[in-house]
Amino acid sequence: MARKNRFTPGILQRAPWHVVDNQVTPESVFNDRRNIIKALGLGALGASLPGQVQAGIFDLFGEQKAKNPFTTQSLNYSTPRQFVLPDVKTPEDKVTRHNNFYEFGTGKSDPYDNAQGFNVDPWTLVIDGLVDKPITLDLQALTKRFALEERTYRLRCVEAWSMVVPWVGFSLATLLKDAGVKSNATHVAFETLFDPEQMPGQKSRLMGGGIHYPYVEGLTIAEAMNELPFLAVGLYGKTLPPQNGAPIRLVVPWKYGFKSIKSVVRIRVMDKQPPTSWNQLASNEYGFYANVNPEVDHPRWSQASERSIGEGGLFSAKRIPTQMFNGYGDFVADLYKNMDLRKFY
Ligand SMILES: Nc1nc2c(c(=O)[nH]1)N[C@H]1C(S)=C(S)[C@@H](COP(=O)(O)O)O[C@H]1N2
Ligand SMILES: [Mo]
Repeated sequence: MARKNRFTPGILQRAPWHVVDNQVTPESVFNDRRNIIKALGLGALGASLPGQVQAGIFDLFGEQKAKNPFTTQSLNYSTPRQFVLPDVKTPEDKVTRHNNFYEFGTGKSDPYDNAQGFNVDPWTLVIDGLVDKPITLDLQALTKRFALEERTYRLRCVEAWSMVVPWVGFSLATLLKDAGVKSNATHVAFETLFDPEQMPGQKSRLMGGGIHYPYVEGLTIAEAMNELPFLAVGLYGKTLPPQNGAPIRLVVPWKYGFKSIKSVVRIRVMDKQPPTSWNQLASNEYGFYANVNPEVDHPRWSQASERSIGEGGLFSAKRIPTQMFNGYGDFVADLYKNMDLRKFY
């Protein structure tokens, strides 16, 4: 968006940070706040109170920010050379403050702002369906059962921005092999926690971006058994913060970011293609496969290039060309050998 349009002309020229805050907050939520302040009889005075005081008022509704940031722990892991990227890593504070996690709101800073109080203990991740031995992992087991490794992956959002993130975790294939995938399996389904008390976006259609919760995703069995899909339990050497999908999330680096489902509670091996959240919402825009492909545009924007978050300044992020399969063709191109990628987008 053009910089000259960022400031509303008028009698009251607001400070730039005020406008920025307004812009990253979805309209609906912003209006809710004002209406609540009005209802409290605070009127214009309430609306002009400093942000922290406003946040305090919202604590009355159990809706706003936790006082203390979520705490993370350092992890032990190896760093296989195969998954070290030459790319410049996106700074940690960008990775943890520019997020898509609609369960906590649709604005890019909403997940950071609204998820700090997220409670992941206790947690249960169930791996079941067409497997020989279903597995249940509790919070401890997520970081203890498998040897952890660090993998730096490119993350390409369908909205045409990207990051380079050093994740810590283990491969999905390792977990599935442990469970023993039955021979009639064709797909793997994933499901995010459903907990509207903790995830305000699951309570309100507007705040949750219209998604039908719980957020669900899926892969074919061949994709899932490829060595790239990663179950991340950390980033930058520490356990995941909630806005990035604590305590465990999938990372599928050759697909658009919406496939990389966060805060996973169930992985189910199936014999049919499972429904997936963005495809359910708008199937003409978001397919099941969602492979990064600079030649197949999204109906409303080009996928030929991307804005690299963290490279360049706030208003001048660097634009770089998008690579086929996000640069992971050597690992995955074979999976799609005989497939029309325009049809199966
Ligand atoms: N449960 C859940 N998982 C999700 C999302 C979401 O809204 N809910 N957003 C997806 C999208 S669109 C992207 S681009 C990535 C962003 O991951 P990040 O915030 O860690 O960069 O998470 C994906 N996983
Ligand atoms: Mo995304």
